[in-house]
This record gives sequence, C-alpha cells and structure tokens, in this order.
Amino acid sequence: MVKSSPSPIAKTKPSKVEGIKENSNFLREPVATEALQDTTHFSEDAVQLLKFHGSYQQDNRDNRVKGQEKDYQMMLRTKNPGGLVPPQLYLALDKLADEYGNHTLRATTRQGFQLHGILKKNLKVAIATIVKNLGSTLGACGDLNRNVMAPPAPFKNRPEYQYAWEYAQNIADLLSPQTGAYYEIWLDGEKVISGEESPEVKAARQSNGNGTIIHDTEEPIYGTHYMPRKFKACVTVPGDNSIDLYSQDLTLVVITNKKGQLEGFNVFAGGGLGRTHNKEETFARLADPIGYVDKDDVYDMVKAIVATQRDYGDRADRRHARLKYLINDWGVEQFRTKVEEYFGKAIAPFKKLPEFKYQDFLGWQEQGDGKLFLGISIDNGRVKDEGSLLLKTALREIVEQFNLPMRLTPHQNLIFYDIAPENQSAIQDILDRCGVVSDPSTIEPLVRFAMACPALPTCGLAITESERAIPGLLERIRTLLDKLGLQNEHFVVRMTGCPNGCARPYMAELGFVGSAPESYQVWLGGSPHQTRLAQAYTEKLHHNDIESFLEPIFVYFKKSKKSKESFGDFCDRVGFDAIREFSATYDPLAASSSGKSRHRVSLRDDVYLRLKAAAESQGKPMTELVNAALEAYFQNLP
Ligand code: SRM
Ligand code: SF4
Repeated sequence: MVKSSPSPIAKTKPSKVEGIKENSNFLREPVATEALQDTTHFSEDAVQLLKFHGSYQQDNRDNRVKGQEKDYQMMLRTKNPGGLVPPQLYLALDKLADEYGNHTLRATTRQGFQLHGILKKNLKVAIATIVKNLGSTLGACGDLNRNVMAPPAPFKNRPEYQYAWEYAQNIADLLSPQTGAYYEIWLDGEKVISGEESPEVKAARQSNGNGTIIHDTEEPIYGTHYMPRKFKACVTVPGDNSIDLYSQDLTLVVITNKKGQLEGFNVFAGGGLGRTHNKEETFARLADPIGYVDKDDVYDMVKAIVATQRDYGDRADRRHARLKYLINDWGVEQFRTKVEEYFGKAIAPFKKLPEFKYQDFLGWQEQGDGKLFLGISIDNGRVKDEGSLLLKTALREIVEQFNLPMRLTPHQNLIFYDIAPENQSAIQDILDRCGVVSDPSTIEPLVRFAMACPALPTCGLAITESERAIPGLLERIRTLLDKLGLQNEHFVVRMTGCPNGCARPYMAELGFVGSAPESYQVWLGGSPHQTRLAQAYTEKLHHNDIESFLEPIFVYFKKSKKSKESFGDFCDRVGFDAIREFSATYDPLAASSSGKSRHRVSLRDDVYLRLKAAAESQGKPMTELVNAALEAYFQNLP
C-alpha cells in the first residue's frame, strides 16, 4: 500500500475545474439538466464536463459579430482505440455530418473522427446515434485517458501488430470511465454495449493493487476528481513510430519472443507537447524509457502510472498538470520509485529496441493473409466533397458496397482492410470516378507528410489559421525549393494555430506554430521519423515573409548538407547559430543567376555590426532589414 497520502488537493488550492468535477456527481450535473433546456449553449461549468462526454462547445469564429450572440455549435469527437471504425459506425457518422453537422468529417491526429457544427438541440440524437452504431464519444476529451493509439497497419502475418491492436483496446477498456452519467443523459439510461470487455480487463480494473484503486466510488480508478489533466497512451511495435511515441504520456512497446508470442512491453512515460508562448515553465517534452513489464503485469503497471499521476499530478495549476511536468520535476528515478510502490515490485530494465521509423502505410498493400489493405491520404484529415474531389462520396460508396472496416491513422489518414483481391478493381473504379488518389507516389510529398490542426474557424483557442492556410503554404515552399534547385527534397511540415500542438508541430522538421494573427513561431530540427524534439528558431514570422525567411536556410541546406541528409537532421547538426550567421549574410540577389542588378553601398563598421546582430536575432537577411529601413526613411521624406 502506498503510504504517504498524496492528495495535492489538500496541499494547494485546487483549480476551478477540480471543484466542477467534484460537484458533478460523476459527470452528471449540470450537463443533465442543461441538455434538456431549450437554449443555444451550455453554461461554463457544463462546458467543462461536456468534454468528458466527448463534446466541445465552440462557435463559428467566421460569423462573430460584435454585440451579437456567438454562433454556438458543438464539436463531437469519437474514441476509437487503435483507430478502428467499423463500417456501420462510419456510415452513421457520414450521415450525421450531413444531417446535423457541417457536411464534413475530420479524421484527427489521435485516430478519431470529429463532427463539427452540431447545434445543442441535436447533440443528444447525435451521441445516441454514434453509440447505437458501435461507437462512443465517452472520454474522447476531458481529464482522463484519451483515445489509445496503435499503428494502423493491418499486417495479419505479424503478430506484434495484432497484439498492439488488442492491448490498445484493452487499455482503453481498463481506463474507460465507469460512471453511468453518459448513458443516463444521452441514451435515457439504456446501456448500449458495443463490444465485450475481456474478463481479464474487468478483473484488472477492480483488483486492489497497492493504492491504485479508490474504494466505494463509481470510479474505482479515477475517483471523484478524475485525472488532474488529460492523459494520453499508445501501444506500438518495435521500430514503428507511426504513433509519435515520444509525445505520449504513456507508451507501451510490444515485446515478442522468437516464435512471435507476446512476452511483455517496454514502457515509456512523460511525453507531451502543449505549451504556452512566453511561459518558459511550459514546454514540449519527449517521453523517457521507464522499464519493462511482463504481459501478466501490464494492467497493474498501467494502473500504477495512472495512480501516480492521479495522486501527485498538479491539481492547482492546469498549465503544470500533465504527467510530463511531474516526471520533469521529480526526475525519472523518483518517478520510477513511486510507480514501483503502486506496482508492488521493482520495474525490470528496459529491453533494447531497434530505431523507430515513421511509416504511413498508404496505397494498395498485401496484409499477409491473402487479403489487401488500402491506405488513403486525407488532406489534413478533412473528409468532404469539394470541386472534383469527392472523397466523402467515395468513402461512403466503398463502405456501403463492400462493408469494409477502416483504421484511422495518427496522421489524419485512413486504411481500409480485409479487402478481397477480387474487389480491388471495383474499389479503384470508385476512387478514380471520385478523383481520389490511391497511388501515394503521385502525391506531392510535402503534402503527403504534412499535418495541420483545425484552428479557425472552429477552435476557440486558435491564434491564427492552420488547416485553411497549410495548402497555400506548402505550395509556396515547393515553389521555393524548385527555384533553388531542391526539386527532390521534401520533409515533414506541421502547422498549428496555437502552441497547444495538436498536429504535433514540435516533432516536425519544419513546424509552424501560430503566435500572432497571420504570424507563426517557426520550429526547426525535428527528425524525419519524429524521434527528436525540434527547437523554436524564430518567434514571429509573418506569413508574407515566408519565402525571404526560408530561402537562406534552404540555400545553406543545399550548400552544406551531407549526402542523403534530411532537412531536419541538417538543421539539428549545424545548429541555430550557424543558420543565423548564414542567413544574416545571405544576399538573395547575389545568389540568383541574375545577380547583375546588384548594387553596393558601403556601411560604417559599427552600423554593419549592429545590422548583422539585428539580422541574426530576427532570423532575417540583412538585405531585407536594409530595404525595410530605407523604405521607411523614404516614406517619411517630405
Ligand atoms: Fe488538441 C485542445 C483539436 C490532438 C494538445 N485540441 C484542443 C481543442 C479541443 C481546443 C479547445 O480546447 O477548445 C481543439 C479542437 C479544435 C477543433 O475545432 O476541432 C483540439 N487536438 C485536436 C485535434 C482534432 C487536432 C487534429 O488536427 O486532429 C486532435 C484530436 C485528437 C483526438 O482524437 O483525441 C488533437 N491535441 C492533440 C495533440 C496530439 C496528440 O494527442 O497526439 C496534442 C499534443 C499532445 C499533448 O497533448 O501534449 C494536443 N489540444 C492540446 C492542448 C494542450 C494540452 C497541454 O498539455 O497543454 C489543448 C488545450 C488544453 O488542453 O487546454 C488542446
Ligand atoms: Fe486549436 Fe491550438 Fe489545437 Fe490548433 S493547436 S486545434 S489552434 S488548440
């Protein structure tokens, strides 16, 4: 039994949300009452609790008019462990998007779907429809375990992938909230069971452990206050980083023996990306290796880590409440020791793993049992019909005609699987007719490997555009690369409208993070396989200045890269000082072939040195600063 009674709630003044959870009777009130009222929106307290039910209150920010009520609408998020969406659920979501939503579905970076634009009065029917069609939104948001991720590849001849799917589902079940509130409010008390929970998981949830369970409550794992903050877990296989394993609170890596039988799991903990601009105490952090656990003990290990964060995570300051801060403040050793107390024994050493690589599993592929799978790229996860690209129609027709299950990918794409080879050409015909690309080699690679979060107009936290801005941005980057003779280069670009990091920009080779209207903080130096954290290079880049900012960096990359070195690896190797120095002295006119129109002026040494320092600190070429200063000077002339 863990001795010291932790309860940080007693030690520091808990945040307002802690009080809302405490008074909610396990997520019931005021949601239950307000859901029945004929109003356009929920109260602030209900909004906090609605998240646990899988819904966010938003407003269409394009429609804001000063002095008028906001254009309120609800976002609904599904929870699909390992990204599994059965055909029946997909068809229900497709229909809901048209009947009550904004006619689009949004595949998320954690393998779920979002519906946007649902009016409050339609929320109940939307949730009930999802649940009755084998889905759930319970716990998709809120202070609890979120959707458990797993590699989406359906390799039937690689048992480790099957174990990852199985355990992602089991851990999702283990940590699923037990309150009856969800079914009472949205389904009039009817408990619809979408899948049988394994008896092993049921027993593991109740087993006493060493303080992992809270007795005599509706929520044995979470208790009255749930978690201090969201908690994110994934299960992957050695070498497969399709799930961005370093960015999760908890990662399990399947370890099998030579016969392919499951032995146990390596455990990482303490990753997380959310941060706030100009608050250095908030930061993105990579998960640390914690140790190894046998398969028979894995649920106890998960419960021990959850209990450690539940009991010691910061409940006073929500900006400091994720597991990453606890591990960072304590250090890995102290964290491991505390987890061992809950676990009841020493944690075994971490097993050696091969390097992790990013894979996207796009296109037609064999799944290893005679059947095929098909990975389809979805631009920023947005499933819609627009112009000649009828993606929504194509997906619906494929599911209707062939009753195929799909796995959403952590990269906002999807994979159909269990496809009988004789159906391949009929499916391909639908894709061709609807303008959907199935051959990944024909997708512009910058687009293929890029991600952006929704941001405006739905996200209340967006500082600037993301999903709507990234297509234009990628086109401009491609044009620039082509102009500089870098036609064959591509890298991972990720963009978010604010520093919360929903499209994991801090793991990208080139990350854009909204920092002011039309401006982005730029992150450089992540790895092509998302195994290293990028670093902030400049704080505020206006989108008009993207070419003049990137050109010197790309030219430096072209001149000094090692053979086959990727852009992110290059930036990490040479370092920011060298990049700043090169950018400051870079002369775009001299570099261009038409350098004849270059003009020279002389500067005093002291002015030159100040100019150089300013250029370095702003990450801009000196020429740009000189031109801007002279323009301003001429404008002020009488
Ligand atoms: Fe996120 C909040 C969208 C993955 C970190 N996220 C939000 C909200 C709900 C805005 C809000 O609180 O009002 C966004 C809704 C936008 C909209 O209009 O739909 C939102 N997050 C998303 C999605 C849809 C982005 C996407 O492009 O797919 C992803 C949904 C995943 C899912 O199915 O569960 C999404 N969010 C992430 C990730 C990536 C991940 O989990 O792998 C992160 C960074 C990893 C992490 O958590 O550290 C992430 N979202 C945040 C944060 C910052 C959390 C923090 O620790 O500071 C917030 C804000 C908050 O929680 O206070 C946030
Ligand atoms: Fe909204 Fe920020 Fe997340 Fe983008 S990163 S969806 S702007 S919270």
